[in-house]
Amino acid sequence: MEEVLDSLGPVIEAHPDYLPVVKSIVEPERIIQFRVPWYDDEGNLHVNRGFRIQMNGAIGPYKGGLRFHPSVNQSILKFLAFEQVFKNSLTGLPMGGGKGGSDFNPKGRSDSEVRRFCQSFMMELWRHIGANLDVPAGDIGVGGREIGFLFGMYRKLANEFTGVLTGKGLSYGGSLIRPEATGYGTVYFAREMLATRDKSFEGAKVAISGSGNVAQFAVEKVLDLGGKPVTLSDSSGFIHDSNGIDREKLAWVMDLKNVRRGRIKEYAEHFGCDYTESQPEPNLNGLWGADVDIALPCATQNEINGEEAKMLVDNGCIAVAEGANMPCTPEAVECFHENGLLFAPGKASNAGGVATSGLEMSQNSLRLNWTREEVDRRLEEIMVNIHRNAADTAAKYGMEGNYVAGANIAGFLKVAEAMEAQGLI
Ligand code: NDP
Ligand code: 2IT
Repeated sequence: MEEVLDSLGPVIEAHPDYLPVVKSIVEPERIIQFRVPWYDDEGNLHVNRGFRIQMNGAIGPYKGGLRFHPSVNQSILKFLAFEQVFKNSLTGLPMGGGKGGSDFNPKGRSDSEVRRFCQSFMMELWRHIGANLDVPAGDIGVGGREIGFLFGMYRKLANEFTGVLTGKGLSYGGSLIRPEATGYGTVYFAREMLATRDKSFEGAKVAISGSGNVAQFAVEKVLDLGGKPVTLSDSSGFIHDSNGIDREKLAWVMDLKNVRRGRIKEYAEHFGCDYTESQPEPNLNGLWGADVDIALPCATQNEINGEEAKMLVDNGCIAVAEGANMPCTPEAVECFHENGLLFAPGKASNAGGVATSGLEMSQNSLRLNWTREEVDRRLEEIMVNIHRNAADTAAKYGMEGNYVAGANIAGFLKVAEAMEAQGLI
């Protein structure tokens, strides 16, 4: 919250009437917490905690992902939901902010166990969500498989077929390009940022962390734009492939992660490159020591601290765009700003995922499916607009080049106006 509130000083000076909005906006409209009992394949009972934070519904139905990861708790989901409010506002689409999930760990669980967990999770969540009320999607640990199980159970319980979740499979209301959208969008945003300094991805060495949904499609778009991705990671360690991760290697990673559900270490064994085991905490350290021009952190929060940021700066990195939600600590962001790097905060640069979820909602309402080209064109246009809006807003408030301030202020203004107009401060 500090990260956002620090940016709002000039706005409150210009609009003192928005001060009560600031007081209100930090408090979720509603928090739902529930028990999720499920049985493993051996018949043992497990009980997890489920959450949905309905943070702000002033500009549209609550919208945001579900995260299944052992680290999930109410505090983490509140920060993610708060970010989501500003991000969704920036997309220009009518979506409020929310986030949810569970401390369930899907790693090592069979498809049947994951299905039973998802069904039990939805057994409670279904009464709190709806296509015009709250529309969850995926996040860490929640991909196409989980959304399918969740949607199936919702449909059974609610006895209706609506666009209540996004990230659905193509055969039951999903949108083309939604899987690609967050990674592609992050790279589109970075491309726009680089262009302000007459730079591009062409020939650039790029460090990418994570190896899940966002990371995979960031690699793909970097390759499309002529860049050379050289790193990937998971929670066990990271690989550094100085020959570059090409399309063939990327296809192998997609099979490893999405089908075989294996570890990134196997990449190093298969293709013969460096692999470094994670230290216990912070768990990605080392990766940011890579000699690269551009960094795209796409795994999780707090993966680049002040020291790691300094390593990137010392190696001549010129741009950092967050694919994950808040992967850079405040010290890291300060270091990038002090050293004149281009820095894109996730609420701007990773907004392509939720924006394309918004496009999926539109298609569901219209009962139409747009082509791949159509959705990608709209995604690209939205990312170009977010970049322009953040840059112009920062300049207007005297903070030229500061995308953090620009994104926070632009995201805030729309929500604040709606909250004030509705008398719901
Ligand atoms: P996935 O579950 O597909 O992938 C997550 C990746 O990050 C995996 O490689 C995972 O490794 C790694 N990771 C997760 N937690 C940790 C950790 N604590 N330490 C080290 N590595 C970790 O998730 P997504 O790719 O969907 O999400 C990645 C980030 O992007 C998150 O911050 C998410 O909030 C954000 N995001 C996602 C969007 C989406 O549309 N999916 C949209 C906008 C933002 P392992 O498999 O070992 O856990
Ligand atoms: O953090 C995010 O923006 C997401 N996980 C995607 C949310 C969505 O509703 O598509």
